[in-house]
Amino acid sequence: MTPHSIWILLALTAAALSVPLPSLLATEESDGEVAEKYLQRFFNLTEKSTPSSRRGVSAQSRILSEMQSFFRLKVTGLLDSDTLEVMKKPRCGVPEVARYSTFGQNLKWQTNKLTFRIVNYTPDMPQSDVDNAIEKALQVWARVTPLRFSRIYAGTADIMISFGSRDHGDFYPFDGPDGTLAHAFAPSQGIGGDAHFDDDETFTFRSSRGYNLFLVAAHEFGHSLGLSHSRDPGALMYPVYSYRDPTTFVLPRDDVNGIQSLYGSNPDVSVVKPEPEGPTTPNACDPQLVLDAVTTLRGEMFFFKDSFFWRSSTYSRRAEQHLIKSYWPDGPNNIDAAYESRSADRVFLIKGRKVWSLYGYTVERGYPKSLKSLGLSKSVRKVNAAFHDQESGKTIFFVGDYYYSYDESRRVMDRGYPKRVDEGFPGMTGEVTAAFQHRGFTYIFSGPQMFEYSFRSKRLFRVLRNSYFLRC
Ligand SMILES: [Ca+2]
Ligand SMILES: [Ca+2]
Ligand SMILES: [Ca+2]
Ligand SMILES: [Zn+2]
Ligand SMILES: [Zn+2]
Repeated sequence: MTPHSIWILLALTAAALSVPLPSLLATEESDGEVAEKYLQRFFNLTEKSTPSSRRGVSAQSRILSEMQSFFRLKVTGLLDSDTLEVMKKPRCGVPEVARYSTFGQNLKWQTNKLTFRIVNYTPDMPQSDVDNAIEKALQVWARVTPLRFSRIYAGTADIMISFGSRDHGDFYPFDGPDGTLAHAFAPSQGIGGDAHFDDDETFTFRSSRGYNLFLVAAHEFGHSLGLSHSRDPGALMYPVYSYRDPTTFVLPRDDVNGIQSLYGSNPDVSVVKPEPEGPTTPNACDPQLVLDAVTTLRGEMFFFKDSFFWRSSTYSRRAEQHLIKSYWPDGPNNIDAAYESRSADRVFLIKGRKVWSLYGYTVERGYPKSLKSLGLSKSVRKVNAAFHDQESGKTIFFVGDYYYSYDESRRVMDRGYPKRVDEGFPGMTGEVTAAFQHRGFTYIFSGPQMFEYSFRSKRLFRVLRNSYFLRC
């Protein structure tokens, strides 16, 4: 085939999702070698940085700064430990040379009606599960745009979906198990829009083991529609594969903004939007209850849900339920997180990008403030949960699959964060929904379950139900 300008463009924008090389390889390399390979592969570093070459060193330093900026690290141009830590993280194989979240206006489909065809199947899953995963992944994007997908069973579709291993007919051979999981091509004729999945992976549909085909496909179809990688760690288009529960998956705002910047919003939404349901009073005995947030307040436990909270002391037999507004008329409903700083005698309620400070039963003047006042970056749109660790004086904020550590006395975010939740809380693979400390133990809620940890030793002691403290 004769190279063609379109072809070259596609080659540059081919996207691949990958996971790290075997750690054995990484440990054999010096930090400098790891950094150089990383920058060559993902940030287009072309010059060799021999120590004698001043030009090479400055090029590496400049590109290192670019990489630090992408991952929102402190831009130093130097290989510090924070930067090296990010380089060693599992990630996608696609370069981040593009500075925007889309491949550009010229790399979008010129029609909203697209066809797709599932060319072949993986032996990993029943065919119906592959069909479901693919269709569900396309719907993620259709739900928020005017794009509509129709399946064809023969001939050439805009989006040809296939499974293959090693050499599979393009210039991007797969690499066996792990590494590259899939890749997809930006919108265009021919191979443009097509998505290829590495059949040396084990794909799954309903499980968090292996690679979830729905999640991989939803990410790849973002590329098929014209999105590049996002630097928002919560985005589907973030360069790192991470498992999320497909049953509760909602397309993150960043991806919605990205795709809507290309195609606009879904014109059918106002028509199909159901009537809003009236608010219901949450029931403490509901085994499916998922709390919004939990905190202590002057020795009592407070459990928040919708526009209500329960308060309970260790000695009370039942938790009292109240409207939030009945205690704090200026406080927010439907909060995301809450924690108590005992040294400041304040409780902080977090909702979206705002934080309220409670002093007893009054909302402190000057609030709500932005999350920035807690040291969180602008990119953080929602805090899932928070707790204050008495022993270390740190406040832990859960954001998506990550957590941050804030030093209350120095009023700065600790270096080396965010970290993955399961790093600090082994076994915590689900979404963290609430957190608090009680009698020296740290309780992390995930859905209707509550996990009892030692924060310091990272030990998980027990898995309990909400009702353990929230007596009903
Ligand atoms: Ca195509
Ligand atoms: Ca692979
Ligand atoms: Ca929460
Ligand atoms: Zn990707
Ligand atoms: Zn391919």
